[in-house]
Amino acid sequence: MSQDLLPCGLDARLPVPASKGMHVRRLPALGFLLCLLGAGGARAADFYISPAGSDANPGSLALPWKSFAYAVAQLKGGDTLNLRAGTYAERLILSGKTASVASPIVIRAYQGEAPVIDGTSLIVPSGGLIGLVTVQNCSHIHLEGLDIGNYKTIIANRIPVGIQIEGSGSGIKVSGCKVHHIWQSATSATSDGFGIAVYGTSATPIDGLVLENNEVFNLRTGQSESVVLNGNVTNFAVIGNHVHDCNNIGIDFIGYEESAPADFDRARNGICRGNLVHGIDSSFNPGYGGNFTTGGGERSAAGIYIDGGTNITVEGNRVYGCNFGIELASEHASGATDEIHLLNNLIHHNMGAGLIMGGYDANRGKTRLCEIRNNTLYLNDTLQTFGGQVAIQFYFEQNTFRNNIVWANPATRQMVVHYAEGGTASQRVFGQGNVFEDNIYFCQGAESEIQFGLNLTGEGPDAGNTAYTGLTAWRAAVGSDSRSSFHDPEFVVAAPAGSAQAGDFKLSASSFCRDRGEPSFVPPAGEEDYFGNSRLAGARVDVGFHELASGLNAWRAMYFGVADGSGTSGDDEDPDRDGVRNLIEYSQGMDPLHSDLQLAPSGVNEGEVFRFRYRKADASLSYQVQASDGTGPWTEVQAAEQTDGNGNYWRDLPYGPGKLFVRLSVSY
Ligand SMILES: [Ca+2]
Ligand SMILES: [Ca+2]
Ligand SMILES: [Ca+2]
Repeated sequence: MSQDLLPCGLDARLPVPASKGMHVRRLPALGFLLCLLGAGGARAADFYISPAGSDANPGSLALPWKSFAYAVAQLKGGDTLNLRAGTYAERLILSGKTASVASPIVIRAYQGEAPVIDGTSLIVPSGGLIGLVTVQNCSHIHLEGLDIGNYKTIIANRIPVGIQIEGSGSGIKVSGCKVHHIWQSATSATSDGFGIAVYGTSATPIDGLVLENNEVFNLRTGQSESVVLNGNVTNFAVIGNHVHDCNNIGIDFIGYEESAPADFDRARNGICRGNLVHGIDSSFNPGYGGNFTTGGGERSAAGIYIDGGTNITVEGNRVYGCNFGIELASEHASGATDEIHLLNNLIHHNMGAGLIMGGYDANRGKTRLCEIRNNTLYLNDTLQTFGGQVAIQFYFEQNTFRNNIVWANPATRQMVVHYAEGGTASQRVFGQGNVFEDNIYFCQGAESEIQFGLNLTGEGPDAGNTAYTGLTAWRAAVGSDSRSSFHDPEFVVAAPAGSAQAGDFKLSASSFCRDRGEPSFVPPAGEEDYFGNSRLAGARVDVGFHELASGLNAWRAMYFGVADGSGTSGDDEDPDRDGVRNLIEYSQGMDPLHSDLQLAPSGVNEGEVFRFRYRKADASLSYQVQASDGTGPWTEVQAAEQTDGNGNYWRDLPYGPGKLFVRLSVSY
């Protein structure tokens, strides 16, 4: 790519300012739009509710309603119910409420206030799942900024839920809510509770669900999950949530539990992106033999779990301090977890394996056709369970494991461990069609000491489970991973600690992982690395969750939020309309979003000579000063380049008889 600056010289032409005609041309269109809204819009109103209000009031800001039961009955599509500050000791129940995409029903915390829906004084009724907030067979309901908590029981067969979304419906959105202290405190091994439970129970799906930027924490959920999508739930987005300090699974996508008719009984076609999950530990769960406060139970809960889900992209999540990081499996023998794209995640300091896949015994379903790519796994298996960084169990087939950083616990040096106990010989055997490639393995010590596990026969000592030491032995056994290597990934922080920020796991500029991913890899459109920048920069994709940007890419990312030159970040674009295209802006250290022509190359009269001044903000670019008489071609000027050593450069051109135009040409 090359680019030339506007000609600059004695007749330098300055760019034309932005058009002033835009507003004039837009006015008629705006008027037309307002007409449409006036003619076709439904009645939409803001209503208010307060613990100090009255249901005899009109629901205005000055005279708010009091009870959810009354307020909900008044709401229609387009209405917003604002919760004023205070404590609401009432279940919020919406059933059969249908609004539209254009006019949803919004129930939200009034701006600047922190209302609390509090279950402290409520008794959890019997009869299945009971939500402190329940949205049943509704469409286009938005819950925003609600604090929902303290809903507790000690009765074993009661099922408290923070937010329960059930039945069918489309366009349900829960954002910015807090769900906490939902406690199933029976000591029975078969009790249940949930933070957010989404159950698609009919042949009509829960479609287009969004759970975004919620915080879910301090839960006792028995055999159930902190956040779950179960059954006929499709086209969902679970994004940017913070789930922590709960005594069972963090976020779960479930199929085959007979929650919906069999043909529709799988959470599917969704994304789980940018969530932060930590402190998920079933050792504090009586269902796993533990005590609520002293622990001691079995540690088997994953931060994020796909249990029978399909076609789900799990990307850019950070999971640490859980029993397992991320699990891909199907607990039901007839089912599978498949078509999962596990990308660009950071999985570190979990107690057992960072990634656990396949059935936990011979009576489970399959894990197949999953893509596990560009993740960073670091010092998982902190409790030295000998599950390695990646634990593989039964029925794992046709999966790919590529471009991942795997840094083992030095106490075990275990990387990928396939281990199968029980079942028949043919059930224990490592599945067909799995490919490992372009990974970077590391731990303190020598490459010859790192460990892998693989069961290729199902028979023999330890029922065929065999350890392989060193990469050469592993490659020969697994039949792939030939381009993978053992090398320090060279993070920005050499050995990130458990409490470190994600940035500590970024690659340093000289990292061995740079441009060492799959050689021909091209990311799907729109895929970003963990930090939201281009997944492919430089000659090749990097290994792990971070892609090192080149100077230009990093500059684009800073100003445009994308590193790949798309949209207005393109080299020839001029979004600030100062006449200087982006590549020149970059080459001169200019701001591409603000007119800053004082920093552009310029010409000044120095008496004897005409001095052309410019900068070199990125020395790796090619800079050429060219001249033309206005009729002939542009040719490189012969005058020597001079510099003050501070990034300022110039050429002194002698005056001649005719006109001379001078310009800067930049390329890479
Ligand atoms: Ca790269
Ligand atoms: Ca510009
Ligand atoms: Ca500019």
